[in-house]
Amino acid sequence: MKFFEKPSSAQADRVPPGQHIAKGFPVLTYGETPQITPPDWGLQISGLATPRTFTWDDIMALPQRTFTADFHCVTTWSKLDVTWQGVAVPDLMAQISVDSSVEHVLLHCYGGYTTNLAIADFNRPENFLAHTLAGQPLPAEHGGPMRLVVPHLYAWKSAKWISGIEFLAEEVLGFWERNGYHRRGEPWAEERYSDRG
Ligand SMILES: Nc1nc2c(c(=O)[nH]1)N[C@H]1C(S)=C(S)[C@@H](COP(=O)(O)O)O[C@H]1N2
Ligand SMILES: [Mo]
Repeated sequence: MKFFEKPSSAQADRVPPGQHIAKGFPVLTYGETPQITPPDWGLQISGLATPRTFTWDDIMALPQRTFTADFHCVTTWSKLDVTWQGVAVPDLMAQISVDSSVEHVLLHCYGGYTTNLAIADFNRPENFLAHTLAGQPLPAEHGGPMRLVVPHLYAWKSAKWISGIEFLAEEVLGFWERNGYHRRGEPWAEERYSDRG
């Protein structure tokens, strides 16, 4: 009888310092869960890029891929091998005309949440927009109908109910980053909190 999840040694190598493996898939949301249906959903491109709004059908017309990724919340739980389906960020970026001065993005969400990323942390082949979790339509509490997943950073960067990408030359901090979290959030370096005092 196992009362807690003790990772095997192979799994332990994948759990960053200060993290433990969660049971199930916890939900971590600041505020209310927005209720958005696919026909209501859109992704607005703004800032230093040609403005455009991607509809649900626009995203579905892009290459659909399956991703298996580990998920690390800064509150110390991790979940390994989460299976998602969606669109790789570079496949989306290929559809967007971005100014050469762009260095950062600020991601916007239904409900008002924001989070920031350097463009090099955003436009990576392992990052994706997800609409399916474990073979089922992404539940609203996990960010459905559409969220971002950025596996290599703490999960507060994985914007749920994503509604927009703002392209920027200078860094603009998002919600948690303004409220004491680290501007980058790399779990292996335990970049949990801001060093800005
Ligand atoms: N829009 C939005 N996205 C969000 C959050 C949020 O509160 N609002 N929470 C973040 C945090 S702190 C984490 S750990 C993950 C949690 O995703 P989950 O609820 O699917 O586990 O979503 C991230 N994305
Ligand atoms: Mo989190």
